[in-house]
Amino acid sequence: MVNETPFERLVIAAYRLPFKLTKTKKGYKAVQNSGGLVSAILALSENFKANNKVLKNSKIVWVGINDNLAENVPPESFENENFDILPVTITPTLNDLFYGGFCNDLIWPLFHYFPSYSVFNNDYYKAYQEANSKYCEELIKIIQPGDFIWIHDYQLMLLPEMIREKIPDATIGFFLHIPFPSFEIFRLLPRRWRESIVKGMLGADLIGFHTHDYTQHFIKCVKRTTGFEVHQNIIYTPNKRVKADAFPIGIDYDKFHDACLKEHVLAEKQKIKLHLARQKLIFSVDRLDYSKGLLLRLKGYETFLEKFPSWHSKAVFNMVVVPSRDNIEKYKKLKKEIESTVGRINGKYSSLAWRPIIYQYKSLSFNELVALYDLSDVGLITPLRDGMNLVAKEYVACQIENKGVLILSEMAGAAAELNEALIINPADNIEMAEAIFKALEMKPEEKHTRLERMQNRISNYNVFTWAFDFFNQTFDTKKLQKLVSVRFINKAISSQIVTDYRKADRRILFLDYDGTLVPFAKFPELATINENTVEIIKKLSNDDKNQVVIVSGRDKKFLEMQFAGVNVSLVAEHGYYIRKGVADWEVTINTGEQWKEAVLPIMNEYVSRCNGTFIEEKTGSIAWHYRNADSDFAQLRLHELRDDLSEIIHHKTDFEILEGHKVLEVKSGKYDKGQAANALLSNQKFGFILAVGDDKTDEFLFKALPDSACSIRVGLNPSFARYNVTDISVLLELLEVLAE
Ligand code: GDG
Repeated sequence: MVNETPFERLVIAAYRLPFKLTKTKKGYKAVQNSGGLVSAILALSENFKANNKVLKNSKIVWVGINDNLAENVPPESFENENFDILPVTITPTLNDLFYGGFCNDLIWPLFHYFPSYSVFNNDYYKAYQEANSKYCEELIKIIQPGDFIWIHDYQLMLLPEMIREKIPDATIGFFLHIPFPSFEIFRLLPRRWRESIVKGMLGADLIGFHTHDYTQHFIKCVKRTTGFEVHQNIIYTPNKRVKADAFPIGIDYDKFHDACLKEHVLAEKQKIKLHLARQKLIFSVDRLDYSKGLLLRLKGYETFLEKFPSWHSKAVFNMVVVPSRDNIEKYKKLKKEIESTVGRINGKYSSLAWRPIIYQYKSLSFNELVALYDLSDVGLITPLRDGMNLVAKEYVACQIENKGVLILSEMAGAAAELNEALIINPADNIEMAEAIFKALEMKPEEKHTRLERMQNRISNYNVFTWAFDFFNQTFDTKKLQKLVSVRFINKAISSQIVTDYRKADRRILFLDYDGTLVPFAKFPELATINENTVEIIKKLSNDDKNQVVIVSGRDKKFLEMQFAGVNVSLVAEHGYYIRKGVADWEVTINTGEQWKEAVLPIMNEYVSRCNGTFIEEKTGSIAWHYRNADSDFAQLRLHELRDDLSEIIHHKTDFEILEGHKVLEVKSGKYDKGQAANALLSNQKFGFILAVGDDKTDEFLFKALPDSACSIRVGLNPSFARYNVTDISVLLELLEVLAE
């Protein structure tokens, strides 16, 4: 079932084009590339053609490099019935550093949990940036309104942000086909690289992964790398909300399922049966790669032969390894080791009539592949790490004539969906051997039950459902962005504010400090105001019509230092102290300090229990700051601290727990920023009231002001303020205009 798409044209950006060009006497001939992504998009393109109502332009645009980098391929060679092709041209040297280097010598091993195989090289990183910007250059030449730009995989992680910079409104989805590792692995990347990768991906509107685990790993890395807030998979970047979610890639189920009964496949099956002599068939097919667990699979099979001699001569393992990257030393070595291990096992167990392993180093035709899937009694798919693994799903789809059993590694993304398979740890040779035995001995009813459930699931969430789910969620994210952006100050609103300001004879401006005038720093004392901002405040406060009030949670001393010589009123400690102009400080309420004896020891305990947190003690309040701690761990401790403190203060009805930006504070509830503002307004008439702030403590201020006030919250959070601005710089620009 295909939905209508909410866009007009699909533009795919992936490392390589979907076909290889081979030189013939008549020119170049295109041969489709094997691989998960190409299989998926090709199925989608065939589906688009069959349902040409779906898109206004049913041809998918595909942007990628062609493998014949050193040759001068004539443009007409790229003409293709399925795609409008846009080749990206990079030099072979750049490609070696970018693709061979950064992508395959660093990201591939690292993201597949082989850090010792990872090569860290500054030239690789530079090439990665350069190559990503080449893709960006090509893309921006052709992008039109109504396009959906779908960027794929680890080769192009910087591209979403690059496009966003050039075309801020673009609709961009990013999908990662390989695992996203845990922060402990990701942090092995140099800080600069990991920051640019995370920010690069966050240029998209929607970021998709195969599994919930990878999504959570990414979110954790976002929090640790950028400090952005994340609520229910929505990342609050300074400019927009970005969603990260799991979209387990599917297969074109019907294509595989139905192929099993097609004439050519039936003929292939006949050929295979002739060779099998009633032996049970165990089958695997993978690209040559260390992540696929090929040597450990052979070890598991050898253990099976050792432990279950009754199966000698009755079962045979057909291991197909598809040539890949075998010009690289590591892969060459792996191939040699596989071949010598196969030789050793066959040498040890073969008889005149039986060879336990049939090893093939080649790629199979589609018909051969489907025939082998269908005829085999066991699909032995045991990668050490795999983003998804489409072979496992294809195997399940092809169980028609001979119902088989899937043995699947728990390290494959597919294991999250195919839990009726025999799930094993690929490094545990005994578990693998026992699973092979169990699969071969399994009763038909059990095989049927297991298969039926898996077939139902993967036929429902197939490659089309996957793609459309991704498209729809991207557009839902776009809608969400629009919903919150209506409150953003645009040009029209900003000129209205300026007009209202200029018209007024008396004005009062309430300005919060941290997160509003000054960005957060690692420690509060480091967040000092810069000269430009002071100049703006000076200009505003020197205007006779203006009264400028700094409304902060900071203590008196700090504010006095930051605003020395500036003609402003100060509200310190959320309104505990007020200083009107040059007058002395007034205390709004004296809570004494005795209450602190109960609160301080508890907060101190939480400083020891959560690394990176610290206490700020003020006259009227105590604050626990957790901005420098691991955000998930701090959230856990925050809940506990809130509970512990509530118990202490619940009988002190006049005390409250206040939550600001990565800070929890205990203070008396008898004063707040709103009440302080009211004290300053004190029934005077102002023609223009401005209030700006960035966190929950400023909401008291926004709520206390009359409806006519112009209130602005910095950041994307919903607020009582009338407007939001994305960040401090936008606010300072507005203040500067007012000050002129
Ligand atoms: C990445 C991730 C993720 C393989 N050999 C032959 C052949 N194939 C086809 C299979 C299947 C595809 O290639 C392999 O897909 P995988 O999922 O196993 O892996 P990768 O392509 O390396 O790709 C992976 C995938 O992206 C999708 O997101 O699952 O985890 O690493 O479709 O059928 N096809 C033919 N002959 C072969 O010899 N005809």
